Amino acid sequence: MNRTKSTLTGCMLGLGLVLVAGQSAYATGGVWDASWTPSDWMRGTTPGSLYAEWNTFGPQQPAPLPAFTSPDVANFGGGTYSLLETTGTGVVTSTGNIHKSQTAPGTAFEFTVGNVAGGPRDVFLRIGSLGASTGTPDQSFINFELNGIAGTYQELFGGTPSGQGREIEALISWTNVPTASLFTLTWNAIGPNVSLDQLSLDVSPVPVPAAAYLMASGLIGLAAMARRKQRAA
Ligand SMILES: [Ca+2]
Ligand SMILES: [Ca+2]
Repeated sequence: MNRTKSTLTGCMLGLGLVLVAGQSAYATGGVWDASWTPSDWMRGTTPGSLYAEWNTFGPQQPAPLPAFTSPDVANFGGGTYSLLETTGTGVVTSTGNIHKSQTAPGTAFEFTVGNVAGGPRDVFLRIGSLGASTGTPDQSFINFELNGIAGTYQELFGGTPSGQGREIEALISWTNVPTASLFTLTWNAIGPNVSLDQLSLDVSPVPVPAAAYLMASGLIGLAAMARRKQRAA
């Protein structure tokens, strides 16, 4: 009995060690550890959707940083982008992340997205960060707003704290955002010692207007009527 129990405990401990070891090896800066793609459309393919992503913000610049306008990983759908660190204290690290050390305040961001036509739209911002964090769920960045509307925060991945602090991958979402040609997203770090590592933005496709649906169903109805008429003749 005791032997069975200790074997079982040993197995569980072993499994736990494997899981812990697996997770810490799994947590990688500059790489999404939690996969996420929109569920309602094909990212990078569906007409009318937007998809932009950064991993490297650069080149190295003294503060204040210029606005970053060219996503280095992906840019689909014809949106225009401007990502600005608004405190003027953030710097680009040697690895291409935006960082602020030591003294408060932490970094703050304004991300404007242009060429957004039609609505309502669903918007998903995904952020990878390294460094200081707080709370449950764990957050390195807070106060997410889109055109003044607070977003819904979800922690997708929380890596084991390391020399760089905690690695967090978060998804912030807004559904049914009213029609606007320009989206302005803002957020800020909880304090100093936080790096913005990765950033992606997805905007849902323009919904087909109700009038177009009605017209399409009307045409289908007419075609069916014509077929019935033909068969009757
Ligand atoms: Ca990661
Ligand atoms: Ca990065």
